Amino acid sequence: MSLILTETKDTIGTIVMDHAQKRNALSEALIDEITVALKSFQDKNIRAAVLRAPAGAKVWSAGHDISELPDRGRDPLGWSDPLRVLVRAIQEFPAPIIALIEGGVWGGGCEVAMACDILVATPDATFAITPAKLGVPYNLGGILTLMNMTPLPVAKEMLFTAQPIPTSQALNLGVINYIKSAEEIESFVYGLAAQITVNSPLSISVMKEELRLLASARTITPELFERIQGLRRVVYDSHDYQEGLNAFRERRKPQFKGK
Ligand code: LCV
Repeated sequence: MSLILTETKDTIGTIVMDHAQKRNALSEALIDEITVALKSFQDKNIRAAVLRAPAGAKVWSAGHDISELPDRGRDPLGWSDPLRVLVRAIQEFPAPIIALIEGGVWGGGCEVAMACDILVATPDATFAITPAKLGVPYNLGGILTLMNMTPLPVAKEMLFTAQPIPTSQALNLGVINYIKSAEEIESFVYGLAAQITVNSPLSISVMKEELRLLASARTITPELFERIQGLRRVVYDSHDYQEGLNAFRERRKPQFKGK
């Protein structure tokens, strides 16, 4: 059973995350299908892509598939983790990707949306960054995505409270480009895509890559990297990280002990 629907029309490609029963949780299987679709869009010289859930979805994505997170003792968000693979695939895709957002966006789903180039959301959409709710030590690349998208106090509020923020606040902060009603969002998004596809794809792809490279250009020394990885390891080795996973699996609130 396919977990996504795809469509290409002229030079615009669409990917619909369509795994409603797991609220589009970003499982390895779902992510594999999205990355395969992006590769086929590249082969077809797609000039703009749209990433969405089915129209009227209450949840755009529930974020990382928690059932696929490793038990304590292993980095849950290492380089080859499917969520990391998907974020990079979106950021490195040579054409703009527009996130058409309806419903709740959770955890790694927020980072996937923020990795897109243009974000358009309906008024009911919400955005929640949830590592703290699970006891997960988010990874450097993910923190950088957030830092590039929001002012530091907002990144801290979202990370420390793990609470959803409404679309209106996301718009005020510049995290999203537009708020459009459920009735008009589709025609608006494909109108944006059409405006992109008549411009030079070469010029656009090089400017997208320039922005990606410049946005991620940070001087980080080996000592700084190793210190951060050491701090993160204490967390993913901890009781609290395992407790976050167990609480989700047992559908109860976690009892974090700070160790
Ligand atoms: C696996 C799921 C999930 C799910 N994984 O429906 O950012 S980090 O660091 O935290 C990163 C590691 C990350 O992204 O972690 C995931 C963060 N996501 C969340 O915390 C959201 C967890 N999900 C929810 O809060 C609810 O499911 C929402 C509010 C999204 C939807 O609520 P709703 O009542 O509509 P259910 O909770 O009943 O979920 C329907 C089915 O989807 C599964 C869930 O286990 C349930 O499966 P069963 O029917 O088999 O019980 N599901 C939901 N989210 N992230 N599975």
